[in-house]
Amino acid sequence: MTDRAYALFEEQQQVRGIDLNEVRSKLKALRIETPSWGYGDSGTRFKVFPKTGVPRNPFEKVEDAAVVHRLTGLSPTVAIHIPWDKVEDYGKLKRHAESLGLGIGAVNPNLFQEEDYMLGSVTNTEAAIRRKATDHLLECVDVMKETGSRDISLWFADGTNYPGQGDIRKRKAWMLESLRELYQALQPDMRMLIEYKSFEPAFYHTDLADWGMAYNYALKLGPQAEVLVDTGHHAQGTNIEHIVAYLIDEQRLGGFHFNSRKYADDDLVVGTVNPYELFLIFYQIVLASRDTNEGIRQHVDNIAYMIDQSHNIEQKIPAMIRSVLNVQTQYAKALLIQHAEIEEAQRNGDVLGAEDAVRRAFEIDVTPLLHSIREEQGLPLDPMRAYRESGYGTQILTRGKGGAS
Ligand code: LRH
Ligand code: MN
Ligand code: MN
Repeated sequence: MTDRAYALFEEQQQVRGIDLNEVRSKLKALRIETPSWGYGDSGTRFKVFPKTGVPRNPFEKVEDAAVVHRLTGLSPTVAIHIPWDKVEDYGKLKRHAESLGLGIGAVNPNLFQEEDYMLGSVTNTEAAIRRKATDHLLECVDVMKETGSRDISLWFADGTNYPGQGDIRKRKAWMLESLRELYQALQPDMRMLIEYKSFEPAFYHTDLADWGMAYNYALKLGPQAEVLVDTGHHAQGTNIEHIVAYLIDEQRLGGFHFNSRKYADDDLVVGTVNPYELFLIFYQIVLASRDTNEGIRQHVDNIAYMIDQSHNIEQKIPAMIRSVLNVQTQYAKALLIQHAEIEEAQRNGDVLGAEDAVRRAFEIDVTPLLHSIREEQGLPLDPMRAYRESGYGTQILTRGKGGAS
């Protein structure tokens, strides 16, 4: 059945003038990092429902992440959050990951869970608290050296709830001061990804509220600083793919935190309510990967795709499998866009023709393509089903209830 379905698919794509060899090799190169915090009990400021079988420590989180990679072939690295994933010996964590076929990915400092940071971390009026926060950032660079991580992902909860609560311009300067110190501590092959968020937990002003501010800090710091786009961190109606195209063109798009949102920073499974948005993000990326400018092409190759979700009511490992598969599906569809048709429509001022050419790729069923690639890679055709049948979900129940954040 797979062979017949793929033969038909191939024929249809040949008629459209799509080079499937190129599509296949790009799909096989797709890597989506999963977050350690998506495997544990975490995620909401309301009730966290403790689950039986969740990892009890970072080593077990890595074990669950390895299962996702083994079944999907898509997620060879796992991001860590410090101190949620604090361990005595990061080299040991790295070796444990490697023994399971994984690497440790981005290191995420955490400057939002200590009482000291109630009125700000790197933007606090108290110099001693700013020092403590910056020291934590520097400590994370040491962790990166031990884990062999390339990226430090920065997100600050810093902001204020009321007018007058803080001096916005002073806070801007303090943030730059801290980021400069961190930047100077980076090794030449390390990158600093600056994440922005419009609001929450601060509700009046957030120090790093949008991509423009993140981009401005990146410009001030230097080429190793880039912007991280978390899909859940925008105001309603924001055109995220426009931001993506803009940042790619400036060669400052460091990576993504993928998740799905309907109202705010919902952190749900990516591609569940926003598949077309995800597809349109990949449309911009695929378009840039065909650019005549080599710098742009190389830049696009270095974008880090990461999931940032917390699963509170879902089963955690299947939720992660679903997430990486949803990203793969939308990327596959975007790779089937017929660019010549769009370009012709653009030349002719054919607005509806251009829109139609983009949407038609989204409407293609890519199941035969994905099955064929999984077959070639020796992966299960249906990773969700393979997980259910693997018995791993039952096996981990012996870990008991509760677990780390
Ligand atoms: C903040 C955020 C950031 C954190 C993660 C847990 O909303 O997106 O990336 O590190 O959630
Ligand atoms: Mn995020
Ligand atoms: Mn978030």
